[in-house]
Amino acid sequence: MKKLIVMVTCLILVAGTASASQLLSNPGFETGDLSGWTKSYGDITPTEANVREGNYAARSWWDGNLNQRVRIVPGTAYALTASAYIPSGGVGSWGSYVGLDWLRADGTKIEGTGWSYAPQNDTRGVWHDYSSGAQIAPGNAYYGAATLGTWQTGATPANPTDFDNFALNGQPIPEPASMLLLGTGLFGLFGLTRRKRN
Ligand SMILES: [Ca+2]
Repeated sequence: MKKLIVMVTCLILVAGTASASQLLSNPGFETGDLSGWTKSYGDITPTEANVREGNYAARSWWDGNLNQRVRIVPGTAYALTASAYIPSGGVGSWGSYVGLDWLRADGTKIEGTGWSYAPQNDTRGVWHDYSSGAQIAPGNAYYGAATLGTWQTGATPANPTDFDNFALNGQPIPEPASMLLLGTGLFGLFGLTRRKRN
């Protein structure tokens, strides 16, 4: 019986390890392009000129949006971390943001939920690291979307913003393969206890 408890504990630990994953692909733009991300609009390019870590970051030149959505488990906690850098100066009415949106299965945003931060009010010329803290995905959420971008109401470009080091940590949607593995393991344990009893 002791052996069984140990084995079940191990299985739970394995399942638990799988639940604390970083879900974004190309989170620090180290592929040297924007693969994994979707550009909704605007002028956003990889840059080597100013990075938080590694060799690349993403630069939103003045007005644009980049996002990456992943499947999530509704009702569980996720946390987004990201870094941003804004040089000093800049004119007009403009700003930047990093955020975590919750989306329905059809891709529409669930308004009034999620997390967003506007870095333009922070000290310029240095990198800042931001974190959403634990955010519970709403019951009707299907995707979580990491977003970054800049906006501008004037006609002339204001400041660019550099973005780097994104991570969305939380429970991944269980893959059929791992479910099968877990199922097989539990089934095996069941067989083991039965054999012992006989
Ligand atoms: Ca990077």
